[in-house]
Amino acid sequence: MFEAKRSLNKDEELAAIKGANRTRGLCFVCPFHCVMDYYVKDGSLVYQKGADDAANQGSRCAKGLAASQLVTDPDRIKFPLKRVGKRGEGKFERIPWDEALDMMADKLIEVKEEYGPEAVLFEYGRDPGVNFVVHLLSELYGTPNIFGHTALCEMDRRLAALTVYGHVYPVRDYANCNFAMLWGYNPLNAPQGLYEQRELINAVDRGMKLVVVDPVFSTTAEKAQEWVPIKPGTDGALALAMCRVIVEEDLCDHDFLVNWTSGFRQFREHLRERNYTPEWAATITEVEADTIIRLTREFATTKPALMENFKGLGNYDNGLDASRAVYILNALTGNVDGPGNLILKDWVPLGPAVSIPEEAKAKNEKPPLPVAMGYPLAPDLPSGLVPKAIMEDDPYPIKFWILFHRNKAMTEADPGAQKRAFDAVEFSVCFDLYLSETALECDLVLPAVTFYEMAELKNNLTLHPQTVISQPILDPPGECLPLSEVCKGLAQRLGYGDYFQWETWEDWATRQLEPVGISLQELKERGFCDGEMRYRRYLTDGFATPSGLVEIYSENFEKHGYNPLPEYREPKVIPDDGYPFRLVHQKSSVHKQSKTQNLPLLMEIESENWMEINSADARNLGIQDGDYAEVESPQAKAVIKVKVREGVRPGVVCVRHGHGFGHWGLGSVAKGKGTYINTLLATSVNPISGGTALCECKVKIRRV
Ligand SMILES: Nc1nc2c(c(=O)[nH]1)N[C@H]1C(S)=C(S)[C@@H](COP(=O)(O)OP(=O)(O)OC[C@H]3O[C@@H](n4cnc5c(=O)[nH]c(N)nc54)[C@H](O)[C@@H]3O)O[C@H]1N2
Ligand SMILES: Nc1nc2c(c(=O)[nH]1)N[C@H]1C(S)=C(S)[C@@H](COP(=O)(O)OP(=O)(O)OC[C@H]3O[C@@H](n4cnc5c(=O)[nH]c(N)nc54)[C@H](O)[C@@H]3O)O[C@H]1N2
Ligand code: SF4
Ligand SMILES: [Mo]
Repeated sequence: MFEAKRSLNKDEELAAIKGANRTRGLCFVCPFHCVMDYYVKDGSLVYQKGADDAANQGSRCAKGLAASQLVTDPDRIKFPLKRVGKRGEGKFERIPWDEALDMMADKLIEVKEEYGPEAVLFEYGRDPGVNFVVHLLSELYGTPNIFGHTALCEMDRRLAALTVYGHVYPVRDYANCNFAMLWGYNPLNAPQGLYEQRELINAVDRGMKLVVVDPVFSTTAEKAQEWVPIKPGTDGALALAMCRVIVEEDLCDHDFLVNWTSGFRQFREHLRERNYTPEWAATITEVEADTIIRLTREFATTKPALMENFKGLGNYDNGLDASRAVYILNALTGNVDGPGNLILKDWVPLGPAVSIPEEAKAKNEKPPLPVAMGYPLAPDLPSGLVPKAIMEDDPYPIKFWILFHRNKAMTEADPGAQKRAFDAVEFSVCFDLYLSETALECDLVLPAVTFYEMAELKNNLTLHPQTVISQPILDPPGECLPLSEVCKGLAQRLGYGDYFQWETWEDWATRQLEPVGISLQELKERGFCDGEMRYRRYLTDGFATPSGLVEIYSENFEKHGYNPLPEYREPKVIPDDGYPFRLVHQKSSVHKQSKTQNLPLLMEIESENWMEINSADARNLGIQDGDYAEVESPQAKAVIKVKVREGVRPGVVCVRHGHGFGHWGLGSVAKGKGTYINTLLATSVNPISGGTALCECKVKIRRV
């Protein structure tokens, strides 16, 4: 059995040895907040470890540990900066906060008068403090346009889960599961919290069957009993054929279907009419029909079980329906929200940090951008379409663009279009730790704090409801400020100062905790607070879909003119003779997206990214392991290091995302290391979810 290696010392002993103060906090590097113990002495962080009694059981990953280098990174920006040179040129001048806030407030007033409040767009990559922005810019000032980065991330999965289950973010109960099939999901490489990795490995160890559907023999596939090396972009066909086998062989959970789902009959007819048979799917997916039938029977007869998918499906233009079909498989077999299933997790009722009376709230006259862009069901902003909005005033003018914790100029597909949008927009602000590529394009750059320097209360993504807390344990360098304080300064200038009143962060945190039932003092000491884990909440509450049922057939889709049942379409981009390979992506296991490449500890482990290619393909191209190759799409080309592997499907190449962000004005460690690949990608937006399909890309490869 896999056992976490625990610290030999008790927390208090450690603190005494180090002569340091221990504070409970969070790791904020990825969104799956592991609970931490931070030891601070004389204003410096001297030691950090995972909290023993939390779900991460004393552990922290390499990214989390190295994050302490964010604090002391000499490349951090420490003062507000105003652009004085051309965009992208990197010429800025230091200005006082008062001047930066005055500039922003004046611009906010001017834009509202001339174009309306909706002309202000705030985009964030991570959300510490974004609740203050919602209070200020949405509730008071009146823009409906405050959005995250979901379009680049799990937009299709999110809309699929909302449509089928009425839940925004299901999580996985491996501990009680006997059969798990993961589609385009690689948690042992790119974890969603260390507890998930541990639970998955423990479950496999206990005998849970793990099946991984992935064109690449991923880290998770390595631990699975079965790897299904599917042809990229064809998961929808596999999932629909599995649905059909369950229906035709009557492997359904009848009670669940009758009592808790809608649209089964229409779905059965649809599967028959479209002839979604295993044989049909075999020709598309290149997974044998016998394998499809066998895996379906195993899944449907092993209880409890779960089917889960993540970014690997949403990276294709047809990913939304593929994801829906995967979720319908759980519904057909009654594997929903019970022990060992996908859990429709319950949330902690955190209150607002700022209370604004209803009568003071602005009335948003214009619809939010996703609706105005023609994506009424999109759960977040179709962010790939922002350049069009800015450059063509379509659907309406966007004049003031704020980017927080978001490297928009680099992490989107077609970064050239993003840069043109920065040129076109009237005023732009970037709020970051570094002078990132996005910051270089902006008029104003604001120095942000790390999670070691700020307070935040959050709902964690654990199976049960859990409140977690980030406490400021270090003073920020220079004049770095959290978003809460920036909003306070702006609120005063915009005439909303009365609502943004607090002496210390404890004042607003206490307000937020009121509905939760734990005091701030206790939460500070414990670091987390668990709510009750309740399986099958639907038995009392129903599902949060329009019908209160699991929706196999979506009337909401029908109302908006979309097919109410999931269907299979070919992926948008198909490799051809000119571009014979399909380019897919994975995360780096020791880096987090584009934000850890300036940390020396991590760059020592992985200083450049690479492309994996099948050994037969490599032989044909005369490429050997460790060589560099040119990879070219219809959009652009790049040179990247190659790793030759058996475990990549022939015709597929797999690149790690995150490196090659070499243009940083300040980024001395990151600069020039690895290969940036997003220039190879064209923007492909899912017509319903608005998600960006990052793997709709064909390439040719040449030895250099
Ligand atoms: N270490 C680390 N961990 C992270 C992150 C990080 O940057 N670094 N990022 C976090 C974030 S923001 C996210 S969104 C999650 C993402 O978590 P994942 O979705 O697990 O991450 P990806 O690496 O994008 O992996 C997607 C998988 O899909 C596979 N794939 C590609 N095409 C197809 C296909 O057509 N069909 C199928 N079935 N599979 C396909 C890829 O080979 C890959 O193994 O990870 C989070 N965790
Ligand atoms: N080719 C390719 N592109 C991808 C992906 C892929 O797999 N392949 N993955 C996609 C996915 S899943 C996602 S989620 C997106 C992520 O894309 P983004 O949302 O743009 O996020 P990050 O890459 O994490 O970059 C965040 C920025 O935040 C800054 N930052 C770091 N810490 C802090 C902080 O504490 N405060 C503030 N204010 N700023 C901070 C960093 O310096 C960086 O400039 O990328 C997507 N892009
Ligand atoms: S898994 Fe994420 S939250 Fe946990 S330690 Fe690693 S980076 Fe931090
Ligand atoms: Mo993501």
